[in-house]
Amino acid sequence: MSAVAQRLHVIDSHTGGEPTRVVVAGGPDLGNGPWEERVVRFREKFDRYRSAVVHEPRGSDPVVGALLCPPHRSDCDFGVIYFNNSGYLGMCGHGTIGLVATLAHLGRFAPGVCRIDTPVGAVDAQLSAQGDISITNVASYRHAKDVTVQVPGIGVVRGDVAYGGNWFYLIETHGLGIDRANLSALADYTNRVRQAVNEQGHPEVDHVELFASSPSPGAQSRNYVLCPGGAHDRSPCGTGTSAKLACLAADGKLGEGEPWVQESIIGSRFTGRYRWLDRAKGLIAPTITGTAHVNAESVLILDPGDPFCWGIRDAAE
Ligand code: PYC
Repeated sequence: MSAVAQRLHVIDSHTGGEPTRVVVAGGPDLGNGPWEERVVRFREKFDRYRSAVVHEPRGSDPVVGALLCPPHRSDCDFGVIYFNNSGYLGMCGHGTIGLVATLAHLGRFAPGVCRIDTPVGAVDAQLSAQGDISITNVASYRHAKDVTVQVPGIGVVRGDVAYGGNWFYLIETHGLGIDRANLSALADYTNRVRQAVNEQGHPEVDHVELFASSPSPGAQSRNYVLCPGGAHDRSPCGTGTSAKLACLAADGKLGEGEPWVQESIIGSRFTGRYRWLDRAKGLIAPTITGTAHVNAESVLILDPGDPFCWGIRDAAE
């Protein structure tokens, strides 16, 4: 190992099976300025840290990285920038649940409430004595209902475009079984749909979410979520569940405060609820409750003598 190797202290957790890797020390210093500046600085000057943390050989496609930072807003306790194998995320629901478990593991947060600053807004978090974690996400809303797209190799697909901290295209009717035995068909379908939705004037949509009824008692729905870098979310997706709640609220299918149990493709669950922020505008404050487990505490060694020190980037990057 070279004498000038850098060391990043990371804590790994999973939230309903979806991994989060929080960089708690040794990461790039992005300063205390506004988030737009920090994200640009991360992308332009330190993107190789993103790659080193989430790409192989240290990471894998589903890993969401999180750089713990000082908050920008004065009413927040912590700040975070989420990133993955394809770039930077505005928010991440499973990641915020994982971050809270990580902070508790480090002794930096005890059961109670805190506020976390993200590039798209402040998120309130609550850790119960039993370990349940609830996050009240940024304002979420449905942008467009029943958007039809002609998808090459599939035909006409109908879905809603909604925002839950990230942008989603949500499809109820697709004819596919949401089952792990069907992963390649689900990936092929959602990748084609995303490309068509982007080409049709919704370039901001980077997640595609399919729904079906759940085979398990107690869950209203099961989903499959395609993430920006092509991996699927193992958890029910916090920002995706927020977008779903916005659509249910707009359609009058779920009342304020009522629970919505969203199951993931591997059977893990989030319970979502919402509060109206502005009914006329369809703006809601979604609260997502789940659990996360810390499963590694490690030091990543960035040795310039290692030919894959900065990760194996996707060919498309
Ligand atoms: O939970 O919001 C989420 C999320 C986004 C991408 C992966 N997980």
